[in-house]
Amino acid sequence: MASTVKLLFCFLLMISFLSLFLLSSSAKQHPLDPLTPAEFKLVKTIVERAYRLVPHNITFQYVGLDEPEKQAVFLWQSNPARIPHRRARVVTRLNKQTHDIIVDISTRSVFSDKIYQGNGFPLLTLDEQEAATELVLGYGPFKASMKKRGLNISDVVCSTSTVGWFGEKKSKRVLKIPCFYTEGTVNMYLRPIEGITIVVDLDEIKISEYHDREIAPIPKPEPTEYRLSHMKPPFGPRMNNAATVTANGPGFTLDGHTVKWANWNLHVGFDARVGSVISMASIYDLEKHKYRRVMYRGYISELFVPYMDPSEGWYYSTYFDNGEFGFGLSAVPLEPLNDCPANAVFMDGYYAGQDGSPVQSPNAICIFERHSGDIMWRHTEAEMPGHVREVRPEVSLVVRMVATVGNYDYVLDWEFKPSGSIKMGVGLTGVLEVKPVTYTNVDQIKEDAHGTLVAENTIGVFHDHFLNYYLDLDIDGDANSFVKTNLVTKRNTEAKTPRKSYWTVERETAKTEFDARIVLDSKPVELSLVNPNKKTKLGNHVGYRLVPAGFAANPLLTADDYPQIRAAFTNYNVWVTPYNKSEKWAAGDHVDQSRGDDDLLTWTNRNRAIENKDIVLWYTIGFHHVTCQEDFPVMPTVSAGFELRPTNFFEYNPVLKVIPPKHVTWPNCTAKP
Ligand SMILES: *[C@@H]1O[C@H](CO)[C@@H](O)[C@H](O)[C@H]1NC(C)=O
Ligand SMILES: *[C@@H]1O[C@H](CO)[C@@H](O)[C@H](O)[C@H]1NC(C)=O
Ligand SMILES: *[C@@H]1O[C@H](CO)[C@@H](O)[C@H](O)[C@H]1NC(C)=O
Ligand SMILES: *[C@@H]1O[C@H](CO)[C@@H](O)[C@H](O)[C@H]1NC(C)=O
Ligand SMILES: [Cu+2]
Repeated sequence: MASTVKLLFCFLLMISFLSLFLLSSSAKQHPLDPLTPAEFKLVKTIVERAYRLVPHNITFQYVGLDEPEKQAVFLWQSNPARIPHRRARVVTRLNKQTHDIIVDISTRSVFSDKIYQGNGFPLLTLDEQEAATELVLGYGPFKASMKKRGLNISDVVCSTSTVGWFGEKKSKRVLKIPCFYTEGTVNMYLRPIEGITIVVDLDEIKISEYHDREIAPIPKPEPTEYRLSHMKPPFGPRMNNAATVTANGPGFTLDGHTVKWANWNLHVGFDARVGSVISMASIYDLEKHKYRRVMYRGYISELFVPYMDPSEGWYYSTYFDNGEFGFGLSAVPLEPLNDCPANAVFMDGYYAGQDGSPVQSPNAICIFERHSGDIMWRHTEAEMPGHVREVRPEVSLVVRMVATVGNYDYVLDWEFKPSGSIKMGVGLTGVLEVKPVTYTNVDQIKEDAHGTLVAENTIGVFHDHFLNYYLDLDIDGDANSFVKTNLVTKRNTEAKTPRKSYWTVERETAKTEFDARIVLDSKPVELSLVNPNKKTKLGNHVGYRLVPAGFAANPLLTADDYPQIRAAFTNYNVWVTPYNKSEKWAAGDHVDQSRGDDDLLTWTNRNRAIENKDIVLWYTIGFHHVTCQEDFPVMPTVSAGFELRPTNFFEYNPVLKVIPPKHVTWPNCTAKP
């Protein structure tokens, strides 16, 4: 008991000290710190005092830090005594007008107050939204509408929707109210009550429009549950937490080269030319009680690195790192704890030495469970009583290799997620290829230096990196088709509403190889491999979708330039070929001094049929490297990646019934002697 009292005493002391500190001194505060609770209170007091005649009619739509000028922040940085004025930006609604107010917290006064005359309205408050929805639930005509539908009003929850602008000359501050039926579920958004239009005027807090247009069907409650505590078996996969993994082994089983982890089953191989190879990746389907095929084989088939200096000493620097040097041969031993985390398991690689005898490439690959701190999925039912909340932390499996090809280090990851997603990650680090010069300053350079002066007497020459991934996907079997789903804008001609346009999808199945040569640009398109012979219960074709890298760098060399002719696999980001065992590497089999006459371009020039066939997806990811000083003397890793994601492959979210890791309190983590 005594200790509790003491604790409480300390706590109280701390509170009073804290508030004293907050209000009387801001010496320790960073000028960009958000407003503190004490400051919010102060702002409210200051604003209400300024409008003391009508205090209850003010609504605070927004209150936040009014950032100091940048120079002021820098001034403070060099001289902490120069504390910029602490100000708050406040937006209020008062008498149907929006006020933009600046409150000076330091002087405790309203610094400025302008009535906003432009179009648009401020942020909505939670209170006014709640008031609007409550209004609806008590509204006679709405109750009648529910009765007409045979719905129990106590199971109806309403939400709010903003209304947009559709050419109206004068806008009123209104909301529309969509309602949902929660009988048998907490997942209310999946049970909308459609066919009713309800408009609430926010300035008056009254229903200004009500139309019961039609009775629409409401989806069933059965498949909408996502709380583990309310679901029936089968459950899975079971997720580990980081502590279990370190204490009880890696969290996966490795039987030879076969890895079994969570719902994945895959094989990890090693090859002198391409490095790590993923084969036979399949994922367990909880509903179908079996593993389903996703990827037969995947690896990096080529890497092209052309430098952009055409001079005598440099013009030929146009490397094909896989076909010329070998990613596997370039694999370096991974260093435990630094290249891979503590829970990693290492795998050796082997290749044939010059004399044909095996050479060990120790620790060439590491495999580990990644506890990223990311979220696998979550939802909070904010509008439901009791605030239902479910979260699953992301856990994934990473297969990593590092290839150090001369100066460059490539960190190559294959990441498998329980959701069925596979992420390919490329990290570029290591050392630039540089050209010695006499220059010590950019001002001395008069000609095109073909690079950036990254250090004295050192030009980091401009260049590209293009990696081609060979992805032999076998979506639920090997006969697959490649489908382009174009997102197209349509004019609204079908409905009598003020909306002028919308987008929809137009699907095209590639018939032959030409149809599947794609340069990714800003045109919105979803690219997927589907199994045209398999459908979900609902009738969608099962598939996997390619989610490209955030940026797609395409070649800038002219098509008639030799290195470009040799690296024609970079002409397109996406290619699809019929599976052919002898077509393995995008730049061809024999790449050193190749002429581009036996490569992905020439193979696909046959324009073979690819529909409903065993097909291979070839994906090229590119980086244009404009060198910079930070790349010197060694480059911080630049990362990019892309993803393959199930699309109508599963009947529903495959990690809905995932068993989340047990939460553990971390043991006293003092270092072991
Ligand atoms: C302010 O609120 C009071 C009561 O809440 C109300 O009677 C009055 O009309 C409001 N004034 C304005 C200007 O909206
Ligand atoms: C409506 O819901 C209430 C509360 O859950 C329940 O007591 C009542 O029996 C329900 N009425 C009908 C007709 O389902
Ligand atoms: C497989 O590929 C090789 C090389 O492109 C080609 O010579 C051969 O004709 C192909 N086989 C078939 C059946 O298409
Ligand atoms: C952690 O363990 C060490 C050795 O057992 C102990 O001296 C130390 O007080 C512990 N630290 C905490 C925070 O419990
Ligand atoms: Cu580079």
